[in-house]
Amino acid sequence: MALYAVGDVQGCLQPLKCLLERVHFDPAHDHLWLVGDLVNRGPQSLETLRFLYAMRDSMTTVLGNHDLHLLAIANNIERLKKHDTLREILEAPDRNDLLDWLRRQKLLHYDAERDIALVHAGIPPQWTLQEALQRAGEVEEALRDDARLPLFLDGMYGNEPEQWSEELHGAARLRVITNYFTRMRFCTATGALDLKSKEGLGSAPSGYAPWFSHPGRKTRGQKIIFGHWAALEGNCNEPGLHALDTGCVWGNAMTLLNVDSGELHRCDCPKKQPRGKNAKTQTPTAPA
Ligand SMILES: [Mn+2]
Repeated sequence: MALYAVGDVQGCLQPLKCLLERVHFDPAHDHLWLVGDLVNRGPQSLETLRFLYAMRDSMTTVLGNHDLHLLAIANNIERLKKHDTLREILEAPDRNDLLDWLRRQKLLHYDAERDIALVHAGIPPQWTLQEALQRAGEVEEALRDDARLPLFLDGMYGNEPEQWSEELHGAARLRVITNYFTRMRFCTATGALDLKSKEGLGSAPSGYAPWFSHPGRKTRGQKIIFGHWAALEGNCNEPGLHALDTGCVWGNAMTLLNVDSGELHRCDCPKKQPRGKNAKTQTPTAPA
């Protein structure tokens, strides 16, 4: 059995199929990890969800900010935004099967045998892996609970509190946990978030750094696979870390990692048409 991990798909089904064909992926024997953001912005969000749902026994995904956004819209907590490409899912006859499955996925997955973690955005520097798993579990529990789901989704949006504290409870506690796992790029050494900057490593505001580069990060040395940050272009220069979002939805490429051999595969993605009449260039900034 081979284990592969793929970067943010965001409804780009053709490059995903290209990669699986490239490595002769066999659902009967192989397993695929996905870093989340399965849907939105790309051309085939519904078909992507159906494709993954059909192979659900051969894959493991964590949830990204776009997946949670879809769940919020489907539960009438949020409205479709201008650039969302999620309507076809909402109108699909099989939407309930797809969305019920989606909400049962994790925020953080840990493979003890391989000692590797899988997460959409990252793990904040002040948390050990054990603490991170426990706190991800708090959100996963709320997502699975029919009675708590709408309240969680309603309280999910917002950039505050900017930092974790043991004393947080209720919606604010789940919000900062969710922001760490699904939206984080830059933070301070103690985990205060800056959720506005989306560019590459050099664009950190003063006092902030990429979540993974703080010298005192408690998960230093831990193998972690993550996505979300297209501007890294797959380079984070940290031992054990794999940044897999290579900006497919922005017209760059989708990346597949053979987790055990470290071998990387890429399939090109269709060039994105500029949006709007004044858009001359497509800035590769993933939505927060
Ligand atoms: Mn994302």
